[in-house]
Amino acid sequence: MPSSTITTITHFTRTQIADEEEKHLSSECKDVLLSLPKERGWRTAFLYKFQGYWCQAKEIQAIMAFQKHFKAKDTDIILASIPKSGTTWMKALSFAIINRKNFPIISDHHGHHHPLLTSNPHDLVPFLEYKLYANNQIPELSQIADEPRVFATHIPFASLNLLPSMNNIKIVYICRNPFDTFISSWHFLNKLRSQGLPEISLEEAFKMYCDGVIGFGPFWEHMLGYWNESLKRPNNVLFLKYDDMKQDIVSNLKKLASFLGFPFSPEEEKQGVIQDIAKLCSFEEMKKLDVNKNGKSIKDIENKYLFRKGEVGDWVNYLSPSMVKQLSLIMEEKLDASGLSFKVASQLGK
Ligand code: PAP
Repeated sequence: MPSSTITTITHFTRTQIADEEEKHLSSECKDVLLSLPKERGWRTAFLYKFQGYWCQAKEIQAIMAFQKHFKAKDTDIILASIPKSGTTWMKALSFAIINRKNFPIISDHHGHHHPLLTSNPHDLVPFLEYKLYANNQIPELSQIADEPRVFATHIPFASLNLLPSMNNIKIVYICRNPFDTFISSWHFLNKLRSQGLPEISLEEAFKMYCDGVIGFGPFWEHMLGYWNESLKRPNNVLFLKYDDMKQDIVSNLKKLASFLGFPFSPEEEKQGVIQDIAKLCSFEEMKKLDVNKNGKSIKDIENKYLFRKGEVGDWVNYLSPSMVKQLSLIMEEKLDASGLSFKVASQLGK
């Protein structure tokens, strides 16, 4: 399509794209969609407000299937996050920690290599809504003999934890400062936009983010759902921050391993196993692997788009002073009373 046409694509065209995406939904899901408020989203035409958060039609269908069919086991582990907060990293770290007896971090002398060298973390720890329950599937999870079963999700806490059986599982929530999460989401969604659609401007995306209109958002409600639960039930919900992990990976990995039930022994600590896991799962190491440069592991998304910069503070290169002020005020208003804060506040001179 010539570039002059790209800029003239209308709201109507976006609606058609959404219609195409929504054609394959179950009639039960279509009925639910009719009753929901909807807003124009960043990539496709609509995000729907389902159970209090914004998400796409296909995600709603998968979440409904999950809520209807998932049977938790007490040993289950769920890695939760709002998109672009470090999910891929958390999947890699948790997989490496939990499976380190079967898969030692350093290749053994028989030439076996760690699965993380040849598989993207999203293939090793499946998403409930993008993989297991996607596309009208009802997976036979009871057939998974290995424990713990490890899953991942972007579903907000209140919609995940509907059944009493979920109360015993362990949930790790990875949270990232909203400034970087926004910038990461904006880059990502512009990479994924359907062919022919114009780029979403930073200003347009920022307005929607501040209005809470982002996948699984508002972001503050997503964070607070897990944050409050981690305060109430610290043995079942661990709340970690991407920014802290970047700053001090060793103490955060110790915390994570103990919480997951796979603490590091003094010998392992002496042998440097923690540092080896940190290196294996580091942004730099993962980004250069063939599987992460070429493969596709979630939906139709190229893995290379999951590894952009992996830094804390990249937002300073994008946000204007007035945007920084606006987002800071939202964070203050929505999060301050809860005690949840981010170091970015000190960057802003608070
Ligand atoms: P998802 O929601 O699509 O699964 P998610 O993995 O949560 O994405 O977040 C992607 C961010 O994590 C990207 O941040 P950026 O855009 O600011 O660069 C990505 O680069 C970063 N990331 C991916 N892998 C790692 C890693 N191993 N260590 C640190 N950051 C990482």
